[in-house]
Amino acid sequence: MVSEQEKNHFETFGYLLKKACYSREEIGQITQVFDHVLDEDRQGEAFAGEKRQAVLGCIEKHQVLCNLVTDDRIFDIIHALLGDDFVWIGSDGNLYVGDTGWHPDGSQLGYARIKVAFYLDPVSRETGCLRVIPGSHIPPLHDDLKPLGSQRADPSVSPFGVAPNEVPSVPLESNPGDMVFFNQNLWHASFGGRTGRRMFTLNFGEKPETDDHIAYLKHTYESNLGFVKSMQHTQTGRVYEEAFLESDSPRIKGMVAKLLELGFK
Ligand SMILES: O=C(O)CCC(=O)C(=O)O
Repeated sequence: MVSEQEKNHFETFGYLLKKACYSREEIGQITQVFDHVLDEDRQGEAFAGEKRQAVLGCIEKHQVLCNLVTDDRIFDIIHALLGDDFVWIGSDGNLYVGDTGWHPDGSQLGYARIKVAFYLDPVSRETGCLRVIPGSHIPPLHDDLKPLGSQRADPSVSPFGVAPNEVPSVPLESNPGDMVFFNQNLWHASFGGRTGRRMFTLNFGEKPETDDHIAYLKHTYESNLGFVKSMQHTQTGRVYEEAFLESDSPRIKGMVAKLLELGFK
């Protein structure tokens, strides 16, 4: 499922673009369910397109999306990259508005986490594909890029003398059915996407073995709870769906056991 070269690519550059993993029929069904989950969150309201809509626990809300977590096409790759006993961190479903400025999802360099992104519309360099800065998940480049954080807050700030969309990077142009795997410490962004650009993610962490790893998981859980309150229309007060945490699937049981032990809901 993942070759030695792909593993080297992921470890060195911090990302992997897997093309045409899902057939047209499969992605059609996935897209239909995704639209339904996001519509449900809006409780019948049309998408206003003024700000991003994000639904945490997105894939847990429907069996078709839930099946992705245990699907060999994802599970085996995550297993090959993160090793045994990796954990579920969560998922989100998004309708984006505007550009996403440069950022890493975190700077937890001692704890490996992977995001799997599905873009449900064709996206190119100029129309909102994910752009990544290869190797930026590792110091010193990871830290050297920190001035880009101020550019995200104010795009007129130009720490490297180039506009946000001219920062040297690789555009991961994709079609529905492709998957992007990336290390969450990697600097990434996107520019020029249409209002309502559809995308969802699945997030996994390596087996937590130190106090720092556990602290990271707790911190992420707390901030995701805050995220539910600020971004979701439906207020569940939970990050994870109960049925997901209580799944009979041995694969899901394996990846949520630690979350249950930590009292996450
Ligand atoms: O597609 C995008 O606009 C950016 C996605 C992103 O930043 C993320 O999922 O962390």
